[in-house]
Amino acid sequence: MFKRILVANRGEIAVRIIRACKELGIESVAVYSTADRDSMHAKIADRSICIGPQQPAKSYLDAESIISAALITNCDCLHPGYGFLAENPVFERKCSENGIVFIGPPADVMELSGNKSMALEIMRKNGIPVIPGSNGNVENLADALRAGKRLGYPVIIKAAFGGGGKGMRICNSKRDMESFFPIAKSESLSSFGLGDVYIEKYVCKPRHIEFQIIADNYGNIVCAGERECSIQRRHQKLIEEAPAANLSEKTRKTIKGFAVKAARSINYKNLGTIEFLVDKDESFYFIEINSRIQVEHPVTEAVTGIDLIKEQIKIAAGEKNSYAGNEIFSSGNAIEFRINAEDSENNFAPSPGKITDYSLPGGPGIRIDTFIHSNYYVPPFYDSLIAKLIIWGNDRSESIARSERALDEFKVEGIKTTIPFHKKILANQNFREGKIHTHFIEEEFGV
Ligand code: MV4
Repeated sequence: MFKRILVANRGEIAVRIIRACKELGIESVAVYSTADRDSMHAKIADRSICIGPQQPAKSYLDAESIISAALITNCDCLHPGYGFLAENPVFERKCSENGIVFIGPPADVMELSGNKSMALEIMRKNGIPVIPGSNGNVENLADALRAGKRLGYPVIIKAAFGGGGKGMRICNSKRDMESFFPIAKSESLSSFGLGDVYIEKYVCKPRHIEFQIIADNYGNIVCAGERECSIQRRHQKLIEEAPAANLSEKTRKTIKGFAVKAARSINYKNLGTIEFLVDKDESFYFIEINSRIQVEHPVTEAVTGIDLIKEQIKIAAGEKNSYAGNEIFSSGNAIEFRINAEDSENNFAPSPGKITDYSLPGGPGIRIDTFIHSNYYVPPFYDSLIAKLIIWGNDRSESIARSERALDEFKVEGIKTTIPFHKKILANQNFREGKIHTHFIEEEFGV
């Protein structure tokens, strides 16, 4: 097992990782920017080191500073959390070259996961269901128009290295393709440095369901079930849930099998997520792989009892998958609410500033992953996530009732948060019936 870890992140996930390390008896080293000098992760770690100024590019994204911090403090491993350098193959190689074990998949696996059109091709060739599409990148408008004609409109243009909806365009006609193809390509180039785009048949209002993979270095791959992630606004997830409501046991089991097969087809190592779109009739399609621990991992932990962060660390240290050959049982229902420092009454504008007072919910079935404290100043430089409220109930209706109770108890003073918006979602009849899809927020709330 490792002796000392460098936690290359901030906020709630840095705190979450440090907690796991304390339980495993691993010493932790936190890194922080000058804006995070008084942040909880820097305080609870055994040691902490300033790695630069407030700008992410000069601190949490600065690979050289972070590796220097790890070397100076004699860390034998590094956990990247999510965001920042978590899915950067170049960074993984730098860690390896310096004798630091990167807790995540190897660089070549991250490279494949990061190139969505390449990952899709591998899946298609391995018999994983994918959406009919261009089968590779589309180089020019003439080819794009041919793909559009063959597939039939509507189609969707996607950036091979995309994320967050950037470089993505829905085309309802040949005319749309003529205007959007150049835009998608140049947006992809400017956002990701590479203009590679591909085309798929557009699936109308699908559900977005992802499957958690646990894979050790010896080919033992298991799936710890799924998370329903359709409740999103402009590609920012707001609520996630496990298991997915209104998904038949048969489909769940089938997709699980494909998720394991997908992971095996690229020699996946460590923890990862296989994302699928699921249609109204439960047709399902692989869309992408995320080669990191995800923000919403606690809902899987809540229903399975697995500590996913500890499992990541143990696997990176060369231990065998704790669940190899075992069926993973899921019990009850879990819902996660992302509490963001945003004004949901004002177009979700960022709401940084001082938290003058707060009070957290408690009682049965409640978990809160956060780093806030009284008089904490939410800096404007980073992601707006300030807390995750994770609810567990024996079934979905108990979870929903418990969620309403917990959100009523949750008070944050001094800044605006997404708590009032979560209460509105919980009051929505379609949400309560599990009638949700990726356009639910837009359709029900017009935001
Ligand atoms: C799609 C799709 C419909 N059809 N692909 C969004 C994020 C990225 N990971 C994949 N996404 C989608 N891919 C096909 N073939 C719908 C989405 C999608 C979406 C699209 C437009 C606007 C909002 C959306 C929200 C969730 C998913």
